Amino acid sequence: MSACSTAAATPQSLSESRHLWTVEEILALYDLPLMDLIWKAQTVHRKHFDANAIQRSTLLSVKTGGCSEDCGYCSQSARYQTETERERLMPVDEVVAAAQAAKAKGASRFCMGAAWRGPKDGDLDHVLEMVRGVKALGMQTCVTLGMLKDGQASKLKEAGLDYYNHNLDTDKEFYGQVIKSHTHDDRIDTLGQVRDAGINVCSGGIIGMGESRKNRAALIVQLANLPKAPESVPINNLVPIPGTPMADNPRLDPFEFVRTIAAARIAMPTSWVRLSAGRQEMSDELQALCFLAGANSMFYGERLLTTGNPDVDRDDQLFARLGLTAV
Ligand code: SAM
Ligand code: DTB
Ligand code: SF4
Repeated sequence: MSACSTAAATPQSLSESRHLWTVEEILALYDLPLMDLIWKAQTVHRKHFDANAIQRSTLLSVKTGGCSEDCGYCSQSARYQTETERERLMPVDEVVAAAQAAKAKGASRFCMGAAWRGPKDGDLDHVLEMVRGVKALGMQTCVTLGMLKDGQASKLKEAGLDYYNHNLDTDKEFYGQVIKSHTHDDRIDTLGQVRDAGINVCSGGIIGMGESRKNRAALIVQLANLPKAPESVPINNLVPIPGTPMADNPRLDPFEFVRTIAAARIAMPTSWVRLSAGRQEMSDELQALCFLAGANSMFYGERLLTTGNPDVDRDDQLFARLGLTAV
């Protein structure tokens, strides 16, 4: 069933009535035969994007481990005994050198991640320097620093930040089973601060954490129905980390992952949908199916934050074999 946005009387929402998705609608997409779902997603994709162009971001963990939060999937939480060692915030020159190397290999955006609940003001000043340095290379900039306090987003904007990554991660109803140290509403609050500061929003989630299909559909609804849909939507497949509560989670059916990409593409037609964590364990054929289902962005480079990603030679070969171009 379709419904138009009549609530939230901002000038923008009054001028642009738009479809608000329901969980039932997204579940109906999931229930389609896979070929029908992919066809639908590919049709939507081609209306808004070049279907052969993939955006590539390189990630760097600028502050690793020792995080106060208890996110049940994360290698960097101080609450779990994992192989990830706690490290200090990296020096700015090392970060800029890593960005330069990523640019030389063909990444258009550099994303810097920190294992924080949120940045302290002194640490933020240091990150602002990183953003200025990376921006000066002519790359798009992205950071993911946790929850923001009043005024921090505007400082990031002034420094030249293009994107802030802050995932809703999972359905509001399931969130408390994965994370207890902060709430889904806290995440929404930070997304509002990012949006209000004029920074592009990057927000998505993780699947394979033991959530139901209904939870997956609800996550997509919660992302798509934000006051404005995120410009970038990372879909992560859980990377099970030894030592975390999710170490032994069963692997989700890969076709369920493809369905999630397709549903995200249909619900957020103009967003970049990123095939994110979990690519190392995927065959080339499965990745091609994800692109066919509407993914048009990915992480490029041997490492994500603490885990591996396919090496660039394998990705370059995949691009050549599929006739994909990098944007
Ligand atoms: N601390 C900040 C935060 O929580 O927003 C930024 C870093 S945090 C590691 C960024 C995102 O990485 C998480 O929101 C989650 O979606 C993803 N992530 C972390 N561990 C993961 C895992 N084991 N598998 C898949 N995605 C993961
Ligand atoms: C996102 O959604 N996925 C990236 C990025 N945003 C920061 C992080 C994936 C992390 C995977 C596990 C790790 O390497 O620690
Ligand atoms: Fe900390 Fe982010 Fe990991 Fe949660 S996901 S434990 S906030 S680094």
